[in-house]
Amino acid sequence: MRLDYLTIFPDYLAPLGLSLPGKAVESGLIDVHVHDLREWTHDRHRTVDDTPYGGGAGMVLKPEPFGEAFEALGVDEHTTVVFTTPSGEPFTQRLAEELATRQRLVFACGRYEGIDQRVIDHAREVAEVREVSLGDYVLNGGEVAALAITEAVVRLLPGFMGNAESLVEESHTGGLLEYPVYTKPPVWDGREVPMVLRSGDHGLVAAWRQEQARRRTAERRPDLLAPSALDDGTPIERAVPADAAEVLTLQRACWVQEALANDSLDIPALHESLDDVRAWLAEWDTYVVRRSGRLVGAVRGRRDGPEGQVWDIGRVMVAPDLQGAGLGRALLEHIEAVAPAGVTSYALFTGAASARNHRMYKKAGYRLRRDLPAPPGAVVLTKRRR
Ligand code: JD8
Repeated sequence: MRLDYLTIFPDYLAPLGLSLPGKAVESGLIDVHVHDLREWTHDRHRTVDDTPYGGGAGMVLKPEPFGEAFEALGVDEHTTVVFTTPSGEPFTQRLAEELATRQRLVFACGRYEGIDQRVIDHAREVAEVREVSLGDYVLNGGEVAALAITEAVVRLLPGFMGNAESLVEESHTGGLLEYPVYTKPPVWDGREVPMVLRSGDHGLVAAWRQEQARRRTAERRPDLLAPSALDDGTPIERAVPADAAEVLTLQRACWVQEALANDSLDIPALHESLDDVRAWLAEWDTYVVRRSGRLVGAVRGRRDGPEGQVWDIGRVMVAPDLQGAGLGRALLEHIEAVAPAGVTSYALFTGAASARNHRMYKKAGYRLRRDLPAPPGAVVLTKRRR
């Protein structure tokens, strides 16, 4: 695999020569080239950035050096250009496995406020382009992400890992978090290594490790345990800010039905603006379902109660033309499944006269709680977590 890096801070990528990739370079498994973007500037100051059109703080990386770099590096249909950016698709092990199948990766590392958008649009015309984010936090540039993605991809290349078994074993975690590991001494700081690991009984060890991995995942990442798709394989995805407009549209459609069922327009969800939806999308864990690109279902959850032991569920939405096919029930099961550790009960409210909703919630094990305060015209239903 050939890997090229375009950056205005080439020294930031020095680690490429140090850790893992070092050995792979020697073995010819990977061919790494780091390029200073200023190589493709022609003015005395080797200018790579300029002020943003439309105003605003900071600077933007100019398109010309990237265009010339792509030309010089022969970027073509056999190349995958990776733009590391906070607005990219989340980097996952699945994406790492996909990128590891490519012959050539070119990392375009941004800085300042980012790269002129025309660079991405241009690249899409000549090569495969992936805009990838390392995670929902802000870095100062794309180099760190390029390094992390490189390590995750290169270690998957056949012949790279000294002991392939560990890759095999690793891939058998079935999406669970890693189990705790121990080595000598058997006692340290007054703490003993679990006896089962010193039993020599591989079956017992494997069972203990599986249970530890499952328990740790349930505690720390219940979202990894939750079904990530409907029975027909339609994925249930974490909502992103860009979903706000479609969520608003679906919400309006669903709450018009609620208004008709409850003979009242005095329902907050019906009056929310796009900014209101954007605000709560940032606050609640929200999941959406799309069919052929159309957003057809959504649900949200967040912690509540003095110790966060209550999982507030809300905005269970199903496109009117798709209701009655179990999508609402599936969204409810999903939002329950992703409730974090420490949650002991679920709570939600719906229109007092929303008979159809009442039937679905009761069928799902919820019970009406007239003893609990509810918004005007609504009732609360709760369910203990098993
Ligand atoms: C590329 C410029 C900085 C970002 C203004 C701060 C990835 N997971 C991630 N977080 N941040 C990045 C990232 C940040 C970058 C660039 C990637 C280029 N910046 C900008 C927008 C707000 N400054 C990233 N992958």
